[in-house]
Amino acid sequence: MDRTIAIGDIHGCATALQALLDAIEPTSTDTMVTLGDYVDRGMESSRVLEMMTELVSSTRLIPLIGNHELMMFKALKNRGDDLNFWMTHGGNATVASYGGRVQNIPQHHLTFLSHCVRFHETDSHFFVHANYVPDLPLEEQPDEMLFWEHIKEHIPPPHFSGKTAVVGHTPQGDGEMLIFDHLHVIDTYCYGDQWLTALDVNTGDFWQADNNAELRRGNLEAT
Ligand SMILES: [Mn+2]
Repeated sequence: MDRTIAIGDIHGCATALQALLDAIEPTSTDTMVTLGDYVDRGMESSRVLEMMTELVSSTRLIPLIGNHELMMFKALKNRGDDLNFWMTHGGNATVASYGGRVQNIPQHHLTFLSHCVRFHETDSHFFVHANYVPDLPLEEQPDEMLFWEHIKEHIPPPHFSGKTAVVGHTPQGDGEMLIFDHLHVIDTYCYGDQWLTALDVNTGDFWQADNNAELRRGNLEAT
């Protein structure tokens, strides 16, 4: 059966991403939903974007936009204060991965980023980078919620659609997914020496890899 697999915030962790892909072996009929924040903080953003551009042709890739892609776009467009802001929020690591010069970022990486989308939904799940307003359709979600608002003390109630939300953005410092029936938070803090998570949303099977390419796997029902 074709799988729908969500991958949390990669943040330049190319070794962990490669270990996950080696374990999952996505085919051309699997749908891979990456939740955004491909760049920044981790050391290999350039390599991550190269891997993403390769995934476009090998699987059904649905890449979402994260707030770090938004910061990067703004920085490259406006330079000045926007560039300084990005550099102090992890952009320095991204630029370093391109040899220290933003001019070295190849066009096909920028083209990939420009094709990323705000959200994705299936019959049973929806996917956004950060958060959601429970009573608004996905098309009407404000940027502040989709890209920026962390999930901390306030756990949002179920979305009115009845679909399960799958989100990243709020790093889980202990490396474990935050799981509710109506909401799965799968940013498991890979750049902070925890795990990068991939979750098959229909079966509950998950894979986690770290920056040493160590792999562990499980199932949500069994944990
Ligand atoms: Mn984020």
